[in-house]
Amino acid sequence: MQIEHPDTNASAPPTQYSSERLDRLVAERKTRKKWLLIQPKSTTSMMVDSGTVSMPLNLLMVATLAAELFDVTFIDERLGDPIPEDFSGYDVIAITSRTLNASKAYAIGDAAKAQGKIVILGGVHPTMLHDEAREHCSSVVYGEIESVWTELATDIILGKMQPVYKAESLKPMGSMRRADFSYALQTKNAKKYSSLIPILATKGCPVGCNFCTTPTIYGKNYRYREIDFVIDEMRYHQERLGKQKINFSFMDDNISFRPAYFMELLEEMAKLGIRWNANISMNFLHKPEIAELAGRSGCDLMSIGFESLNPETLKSVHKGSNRLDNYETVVSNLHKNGVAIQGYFMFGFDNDSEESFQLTYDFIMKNQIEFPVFSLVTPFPGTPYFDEMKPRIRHFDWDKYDTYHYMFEPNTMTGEKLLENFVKLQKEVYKGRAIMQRMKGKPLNWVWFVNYMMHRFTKKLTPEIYL
Ligand code: B12
Ligand code: SF4
Repeated sequence: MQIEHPDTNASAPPTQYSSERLDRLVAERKTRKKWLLIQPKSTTSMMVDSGTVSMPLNLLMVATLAAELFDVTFIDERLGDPIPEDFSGYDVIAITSRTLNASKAYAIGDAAKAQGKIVILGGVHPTMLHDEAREHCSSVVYGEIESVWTELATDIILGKMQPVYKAESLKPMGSMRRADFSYALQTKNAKKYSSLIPILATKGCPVGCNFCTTPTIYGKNYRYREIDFVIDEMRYHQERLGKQKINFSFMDDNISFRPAYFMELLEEMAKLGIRWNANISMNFLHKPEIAELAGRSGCDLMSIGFESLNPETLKSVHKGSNRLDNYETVVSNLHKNGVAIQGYFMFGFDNDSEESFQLTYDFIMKNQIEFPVFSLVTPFPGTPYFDEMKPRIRHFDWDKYDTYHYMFEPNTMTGEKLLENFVKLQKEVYKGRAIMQRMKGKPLNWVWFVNYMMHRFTKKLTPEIYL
């Protein structure tokens, strides 16, 4: 089915898509369409979209690609950039959305659609719930824009939009461009962006946890960029900023899934004198040589999903990468090499008991986890876990899908007990004394500051906040 867009003079129907045809169409048109790209701010109260925020690599990738053929304006509402009420200066309104800001994205989409604009929704939430998202836009982009770009751009030029753009196959990452940061940096509020430079080496994660959206969107697929491309991009930023020691933050789902690639990449990064952090699954981290290389290549923080200390829970969510027997080895290997750990722990699983909180506290304190992060299990739409839990989920208010809201009552305790223990654990772990114990002997850097901020934040927590 094709949706004809009223404000365009479409010629031939887009029966065929090719880059040659796209080039021809671009050359034929005298004016370039104007795109407004929007990163909406969620309404969550939980420090997710406030203060310093990370540069949205997803929307920057969209901007970089779109700017080759169209004029692009970039708005990040999290920085305080206002969303215009009047969209008359633009032809295409393209909005990125996760679940926690979906209602905001939809409201913007509705307003732009009412003004006759082409509205495109992309990102995890519209991908997972494209039928819902379609109500608020002209087209949904399923997954990454790069793999549907020729079709999407052709249709925009012709003004004949399809409801969903979904690639038949994913493009190799080698063909993906380096994100142009100028779109984000030119906004007057850019100083609210974190100084960490987002970068991408790999995409996908075949581990297959049932609560994660990545395996649903990208399947068992794991792609990576050529190492030279990643290193060149790092050098480019060193030159752009005029200094060697800059901090990169990998946006990869799981950068270490192919250890041979990962180790070669780190060997090359070790020559650059940079600092970096990344999300990582535990698969190979028990091997001392990986931790040694991570430290040597400048890793100052690894974000690891420990998720739970209960083997039944790990099994039930298909977290095959986590072996409880390895937890302490992984931590000590990284610590020996000067790498701090941001440890993610989830609560609210059916197998959790009141004892789980004490077990987690003991593990964190004994192993001096520098930056523990606690969330409530959140079944995200589109995942196998969502389908399984749907009959028990308390609400479908997307604004509360920030992993900090109570979603369902676990089998083993009341919701009240869950939240009471959840709050208590956070307060305990971030008490002054506990911070000193966890951070004893650690270098005086930003991780201390994070702990100070968490100390202030957790002091104010009450169970009601999570309802
Ligand atoms: C790195 C990361 C983070 C980083 C950086 C986030 C950031 N500013 O971008 C940090 C650690 C800060 C973070 C925080 C959070 N995250 Co996070 N994060 C990720 C991760 C691993 C990668 C995101 C990324 O940048 N990938 C690289 C970019 C280039 O790819 P991309 O995002 O897929 O974008 C492509 C396409 O989606 C598409 N696209 C995207 N937008 C648009 C828009 C248009 C118009 C078009 C056409 C196309 C398009 O094209 C893009 C380019 O290829 C994802 C997993 C994933 N694969 O999505 C989880 C993920 C997005 N995070 C998730 C969650 C839950 C969170 C938090 C709520 C956690 C928390 N409690 O703090 C917060 C929310 C932050 C926020 N305000 O959105 C969930 C979201 C689930 C959902 N349904 O919403 C994910 C999907 C992981 C999961 N559990 O499945 N996250
Ligand atoms: S290891 Fe992480 S990225 Fe991979 S499937 Fe599990 S939660 Fe998702």
